[in-house]
Amino acid sequence: MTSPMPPLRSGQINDAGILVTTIASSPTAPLSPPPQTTGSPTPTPLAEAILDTLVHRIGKDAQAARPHDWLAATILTIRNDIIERWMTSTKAAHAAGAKRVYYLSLEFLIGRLLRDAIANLDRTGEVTEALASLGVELAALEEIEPDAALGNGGLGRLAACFMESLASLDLPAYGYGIRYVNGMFRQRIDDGWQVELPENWLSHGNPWEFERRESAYFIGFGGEVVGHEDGSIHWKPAEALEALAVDTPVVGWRGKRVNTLRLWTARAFDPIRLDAFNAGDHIGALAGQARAESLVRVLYPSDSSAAGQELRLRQEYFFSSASIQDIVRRHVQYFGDIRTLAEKAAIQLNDTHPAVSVAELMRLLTDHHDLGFEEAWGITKATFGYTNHTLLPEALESWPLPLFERLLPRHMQIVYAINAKLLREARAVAGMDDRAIAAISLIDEGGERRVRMANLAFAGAHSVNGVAALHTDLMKQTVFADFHRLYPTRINNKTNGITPRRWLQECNPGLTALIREAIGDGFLDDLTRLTDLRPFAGDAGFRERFMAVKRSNKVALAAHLRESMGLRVDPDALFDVQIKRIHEYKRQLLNIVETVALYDQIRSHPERDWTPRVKLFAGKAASSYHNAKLIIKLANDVARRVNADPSVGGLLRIAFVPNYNVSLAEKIVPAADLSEQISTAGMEASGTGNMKFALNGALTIGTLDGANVEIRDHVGADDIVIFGMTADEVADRRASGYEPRSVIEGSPELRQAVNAISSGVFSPDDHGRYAGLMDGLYAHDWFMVAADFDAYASAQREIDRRWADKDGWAASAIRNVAGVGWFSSDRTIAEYARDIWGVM
Ligand code: 26Q
Repeated sequence: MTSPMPPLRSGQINDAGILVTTIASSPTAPLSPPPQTTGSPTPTPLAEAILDTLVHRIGKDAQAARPHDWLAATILTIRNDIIERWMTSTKAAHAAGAKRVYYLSLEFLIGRLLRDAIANLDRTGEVTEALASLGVELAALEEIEPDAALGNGGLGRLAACFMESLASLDLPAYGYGIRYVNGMFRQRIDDGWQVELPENWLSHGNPWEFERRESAYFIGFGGEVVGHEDGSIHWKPAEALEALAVDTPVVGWRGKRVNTLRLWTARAFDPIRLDAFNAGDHIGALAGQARAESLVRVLYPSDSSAAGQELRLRQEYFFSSASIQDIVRRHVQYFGDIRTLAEKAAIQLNDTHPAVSVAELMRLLTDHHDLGFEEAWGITKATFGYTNHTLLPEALESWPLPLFERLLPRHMQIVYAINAKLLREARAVAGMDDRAIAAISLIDEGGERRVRMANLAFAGAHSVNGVAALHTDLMKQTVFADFHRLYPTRINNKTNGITPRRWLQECNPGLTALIREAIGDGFLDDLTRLTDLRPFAGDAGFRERFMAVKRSNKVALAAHLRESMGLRVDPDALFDVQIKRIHEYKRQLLNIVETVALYDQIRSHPERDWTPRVKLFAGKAASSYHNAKLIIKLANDVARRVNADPSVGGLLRIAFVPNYNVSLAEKIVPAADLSEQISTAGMEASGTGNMKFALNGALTIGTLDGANVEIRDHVGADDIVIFGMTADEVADRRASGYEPRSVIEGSPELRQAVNAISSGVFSPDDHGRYAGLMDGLYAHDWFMVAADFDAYASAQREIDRRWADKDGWAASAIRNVAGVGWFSSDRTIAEYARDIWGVM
């Protein structure tokens, strides 16, 4: 496999006759100290292969190589092993005539891949050793790999965990999405304010991806629909472009299987119009390509202000059409008969973002494969499943009907035909009144007419699932109540999960090693085996080692905070963490206001035995979300004042860590003592950060919302601190007229904190900065910060008491780890496979 070594100058050759010069010789920052020229380990075959790749694929020798060259060479070398398994997996699925799972998602929040891939191949030791023999440190290479951040938050990260679990469970599956050139923005904090910068994750190329030039599809927009005498229908789009497949291999645990993440990029049919170019119109000649590129340029933020934007609908259709065409083509190629599609393909819609796929499949089946409407509808429903991730009415996607019709005239006709059938079925059910019919309709007729994507997805799927038990119950009771009456077996629950490879083994090797020593290796293949750890909560020696692992993770995070933001924190303080998208319903504001109240208390009663705390916040706000950005500024303003105040004597330190992403989460989660999951009950569909923290031995302070409810059931009510109103209580309180002003006035601590913030104590440069935000609490307090404040504050004091009992805290943390194994995404995927996809 390896070709001869490049000629090397003497003096740079070690005892073994191999070049050991490191990237330290590169003009950019060194990754490790210069190696010894004697006594270096003998280069392993893998080391020789990496060096060979460096020379022959990257075109650099070891002296000239920069860190990114070493990274690329390492990835390309490891990739060879992956490619072989990839081809084996594909052939095996083909030979078995296996049913395939297709996960359609506008977001895949993957993070870095190198560590994950080599860990799943069980080659971490080998790669570490090989690189070391070349004078390169694996960990340093891992740190410079850019995050693939093609997602906003939980929904995108879930898609990434699911892809990994699908491969780990040896299920043939494809993920479909968009290869955004700029994914999630990079967040900088300037003077406390969020600034969004483009993140160019592809600037060094992407050694993980494979362009598939043969997999290209025609995507049309606009134009007209022509009906022919023979009854056939022809859509003549006015514009068209090409979708090109770019594949990334997804390695499952123990390298069992390698699946494909297929991301679409866009190309104009005629990238340059030579006639225009030659006529001197150099810009206009490239306009088609520029238009095509604009489709895959940006990831839309998760806020409602993006809804209704034409480019977003174009993205949704572009990606849906390419994916559905690809699925149909593969099916016909392998199985010959489109009518068996549902037996061989299960397509899961990750929220409504790909919901236009329902109409697209109908179009292909009827217009291109000549099936009748009824037969096509039967196949479509049997093929699709739809996962809902939110109940917030403003987050339910709908498109102005004129826009939808202009861009997708044929799909509009299909939507009308589906709607006619749907409403006929609904009218036949006893007790469906006009209100219920209007609620089920695919068209919202109240005001400007709009196409409702959730209704289209619901109607076009045989399964509709929520992502936590409470969320699924609320779906049945609220947004989908009428649909649920019409199709009472369609809604089902699939509580979210997280992959334990990334979120335990890779991010917390210390804890993983400790658990292995205690209970053996079984949990690596079945995370529920962590229950065997429960008795160790009573073992003093184990508790001590467990807390030593936690402490060393905290020391590592403290070092990172010091290096990255110049902040010093005490690793012996309680690390209290809230990291997630910034959104009012997630109530970062509740945490900040309570922090201000605590600060006030510490200053008034310095003699009390306060728990030293480090409060960590991180998260991005959608760029147009004014209040979310103001909350970031407030966290920074409070941090500045508190951290500079000698009178709190280091008892309270606050940090807003910039640019939250998957890689930062992998550093923070293992170091957390306390996990803040404090959304207004009924508003967080599930949450998955909550699971990551518990798996890494943090206690949760949380409301009975989303998956917190089930986490309590699994870890035990004694080992989680629950506070505040339930979802039912929130709904009742809203219905009976909530008056936050009287609540604030009735709580001295809260009033003091709100008034301090409002009057500019934390914003001396602009006293009025937070007056509006605080007025909102007095006036309406949509997210019931005030209503839950006292309960939250006393829950925090309960945390202080528990922290003071070191043994009790450690035991509780251990029981969290022991109890949370059920939240593996392997379990979630097994449930989807069995109940929805019929592949297990
Ligand atoms: C919609 C229209 C236009 C532009 C953007 C969007 C959009 C994009 C992303 C709307 C929503 C999202 C993301 C939602 C999300 O991340 N939801 C989270 O999903 C997790 C996985 O199920 C849950 O754990 C979280 O509770 C839920 O908030």
